[in-house]
Amino acid sequence: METDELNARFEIEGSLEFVNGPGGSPLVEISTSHGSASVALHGGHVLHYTPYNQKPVLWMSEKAVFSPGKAIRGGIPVCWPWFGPHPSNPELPAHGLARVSNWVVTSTDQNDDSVSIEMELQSDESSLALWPHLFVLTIRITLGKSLNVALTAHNNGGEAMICSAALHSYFAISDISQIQITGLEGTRFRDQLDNDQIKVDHSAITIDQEVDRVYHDTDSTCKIIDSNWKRRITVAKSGSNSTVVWNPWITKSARMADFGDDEYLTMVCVETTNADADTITIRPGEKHTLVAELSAANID
Ligand code: TA6
Repeated sequence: METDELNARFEIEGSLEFVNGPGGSPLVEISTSHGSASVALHGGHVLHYTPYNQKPVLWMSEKAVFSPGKAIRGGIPVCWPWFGPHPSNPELPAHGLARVSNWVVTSTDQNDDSVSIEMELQSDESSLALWPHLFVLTIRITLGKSLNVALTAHNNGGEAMICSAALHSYFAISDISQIQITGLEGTRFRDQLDNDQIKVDHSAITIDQEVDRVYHDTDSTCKIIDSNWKRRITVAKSGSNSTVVWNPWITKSARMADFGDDEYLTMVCVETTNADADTITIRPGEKHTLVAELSAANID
């Protein structure tokens, strides 16, 4: 649907409008007294979130590619119905089909000082070829005092769906050496860089090398404390029992064409996830919602 038609149906004067984004695909720009955000219909993908009087909270690679079938490098990729490699077929795209599909806007609304947009992705012939289930996936993005992202999977088929998923959020930081991540102290994690060994770290996370950790059985709120920018990003969640922390560091950054060689210095992923043993089973006719709630505050 073209932006003119989208605006005719869903624009909220002064708060929400559709524009032609990079690569020509439509994106929605939202602004309230609390800040601004933008979302691409491609992938149902939150691109940017900047609270009023704050630096951007989400990171976007300067080399991000905006084209059909390609995941956007930054913001909040929607990883569904599998997180990481496909459980049985390595030929299939990593992190599922949702983030490389075109979503459809279903509603927009405003109440008090928050503005929401809802989009959906329905199973079709192409998705059935990759994943044999009838589903409707909806994402509801609400900009208010925080950014609330709610991903709901509806099982419209006759068999249980076993899904892993992530709201794979990329956060903007001053410098990787200036941050620590709290909330996961003492939590068991699978170290994807060390033969999937299960480990525990009893201190706040600091990063001085590649990190790729899947924390298990945790509903904790995480905080990214940036001592240089003197700010704290809060990553709260519900419907999620795993959290992933990732920084590609030097070698992996150089290997990714859509990731600048030095960009690992100014980003970190804290991902709201259900993976490994926390994979979710959705019975026929039922649904499951995964929520990430992001906010930022200045600290002394
Ligand atoms: O969430 C961490 C991770 O699974 C890493 O292993 C790395 O592959 C990252 O996701 C990015 O994956 P992508 O397919 O977007 O390049």
